[in-house]
Amino acid sequence: MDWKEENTNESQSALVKEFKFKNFIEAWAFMSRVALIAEKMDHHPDWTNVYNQVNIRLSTHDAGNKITDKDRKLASEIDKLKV
Ligand code: H2B
Repeated sequence: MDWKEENTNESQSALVKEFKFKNFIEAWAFMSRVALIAEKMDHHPDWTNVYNQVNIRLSTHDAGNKITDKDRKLASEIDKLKV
């Protein structure tokens, strides 16, 4: 699991990871699978997509944009889709 812990500032942190795919359709398919998991967990990624690349950033807004167990759990569920 190569999620990086990024410190935005002294009090804020996020788990970040970049995913690369063959093309846009593959990237979008991955995003729709992540979306279903996120909705089920009521925990949603901050993310960007450019063509075949999806950058995901996980933090718990309700905890002041810090990494919590909710982020670690979502990260591990995402990794089950694509490592
Ligand atoms: N997603 C993330 N990443 N962090 C949150 O704190 C969060 C969320 N809170 N999804 C949920 C929804 C909250 O806003 C609702 C009201 O449960």
